[in-house]
Amino acid sequence: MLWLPARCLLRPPRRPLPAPPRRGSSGPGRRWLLSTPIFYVNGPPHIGHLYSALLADALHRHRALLGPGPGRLATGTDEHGLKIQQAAAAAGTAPSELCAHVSGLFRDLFSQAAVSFTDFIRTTEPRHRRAVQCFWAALQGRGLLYKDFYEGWYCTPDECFLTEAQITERPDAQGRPCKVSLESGHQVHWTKEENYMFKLSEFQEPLRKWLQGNRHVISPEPFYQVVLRWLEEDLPDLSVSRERSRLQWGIPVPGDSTQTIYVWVDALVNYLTVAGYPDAHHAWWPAAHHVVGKDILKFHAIYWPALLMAVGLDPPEQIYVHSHWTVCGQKMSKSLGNVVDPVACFKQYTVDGFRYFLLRQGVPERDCDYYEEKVIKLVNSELADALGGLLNRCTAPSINPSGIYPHFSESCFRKGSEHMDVEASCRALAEDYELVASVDRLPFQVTDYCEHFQIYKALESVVACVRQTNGFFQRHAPWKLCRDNPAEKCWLDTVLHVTLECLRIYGILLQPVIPATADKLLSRLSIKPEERAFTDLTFLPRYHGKPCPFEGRKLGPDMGALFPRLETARRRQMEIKGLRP
Ligand code: ME8
Repeated sequence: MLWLPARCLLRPPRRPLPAPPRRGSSGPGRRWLLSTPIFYVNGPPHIGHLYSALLADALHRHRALLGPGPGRLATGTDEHGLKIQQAAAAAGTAPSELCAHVSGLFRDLFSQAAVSFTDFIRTTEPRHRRAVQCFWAALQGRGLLYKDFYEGWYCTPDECFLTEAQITERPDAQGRPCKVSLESGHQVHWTKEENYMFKLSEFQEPLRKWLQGNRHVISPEPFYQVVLRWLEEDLPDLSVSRERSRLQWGIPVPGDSTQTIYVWVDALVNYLTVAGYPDAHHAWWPAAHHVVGKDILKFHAIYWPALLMAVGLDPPEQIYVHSHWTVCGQKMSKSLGNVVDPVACFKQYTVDGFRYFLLRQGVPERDCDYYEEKVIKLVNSELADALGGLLNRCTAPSINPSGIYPHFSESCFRKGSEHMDVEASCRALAEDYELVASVDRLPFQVTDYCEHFQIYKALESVVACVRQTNGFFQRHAPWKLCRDNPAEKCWLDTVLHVTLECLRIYGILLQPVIPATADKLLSRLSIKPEERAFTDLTFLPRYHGKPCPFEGRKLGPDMGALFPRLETARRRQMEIKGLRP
């Protein structure tokens, strides 16, 4: 009987090389028009708005990693409607000035947050006005609009009509009874006027069929079920204009100067405007993928597809829905004074730190809570310590004095079961093969999670691998190996090589979430910009019998910490004052 070292007995069976990335709906070569909601300009942006934009940005960046297929990301501001008209009046300013100012705040925030938008639309732009008026003409041309006297409860903050069943009574700030929307809690007012109505009721069956034939069009799945349930109820016709005497800040109905187009029809058409409607949208439509908050699901999953069907266009390909951020357990609201300013968060946690927090902690299916300690704990433990610490340890001059991407030695880290003979030079243990298997799988897991709008899970799987790599490094304690002994040097270099290879994969995969930190990491590993795509994700090529282009390369010069440890605002204040916390 042959003598086998225990570590060889534990080795897993030979694995096939990783398959090429899955070509799903978001795969390379397909057009993809991603969008965020367009945001109201009645107040400055908060972390909820930023979250929607970051989700879309991460999907957009991840898709770009898959290949250079044509993709766009549109965001922008929703500037018409009663709500904006009233906000401008309350601020004593012209609506156009309010819009320009607040729209600029959104644009600046998204630029600062590194949101990779390719278009920023404002609904006050001429290109949009033209698109909305053409869209209206198309609805009218198909006989789907009629004029009627309409009365009902109108909720200005939500810009929508509500039925009796959708409202309730609550005391206002002075204790007087007042009617509010059941869903948003915002006050409603009784309104009666002559409006244009859209024959929404005619689309109940087509909408049901569309949803039943496209089970994955709305994700996560619980939101798909919600929409199906809505479609079991009555679907009344929709009022799609307001009297101009009441609402001047909006796009007039073509050919009827007494009416203004309903702000939601105006806003939804933005997705067509950015696609080039009415002349050039066919190249992009219906490759629309909308990221929306749960509060505006009905507008996107019922009204919008029905309006599109009404003008003879296909509904969007995908609607990604996310839940809301609360702050210290409470809903964010101006009246509670707990609205969190994203720019202040960037100052406190850095842009990448806060991007990471929102995308790692945000679970689309349920509301998530923000508070300072939670951000600091997560970011310190996962970015500063686990990832940054690992990079720091394996590139430290004391352990890698030549400062190069070290060589991998096959004899120290043998591949496959055919080598399960007397191979004393092989130093790898069963857990090390598990690490290789995990990192080999990781790109596919991450892509799968991203395609299912589970960015938090993609990050969870990266973090699990980072922890596994830290375990690998700790287990083999390369700082104890002697460079002067040729056998030990081979193994020392191999341990460093494997660790750097792991970090290279994590750096590439983290680009969509923490672009600046990933760039710093990859630059330190001396991975060139053109070597950071999905096709470069072949992990540990030398182990798989292929050449490794990085071996022997001089590492990048930046030896600073990858990510600074964060401190609470209170602790920083105390330090500034010279007090020890
Ligand atoms: O509804 N947590 O604009 P809006 C997470 N103009 N996301 C949040 C959030 C929170 N607490 N609060 C808001 C409108 N959001 C319309 C949209 S689209 C054609 C027109 C995000 O300024 C979330 O995406 O009220 C929500 O759907 C959106 O902001 C609402 O932004």
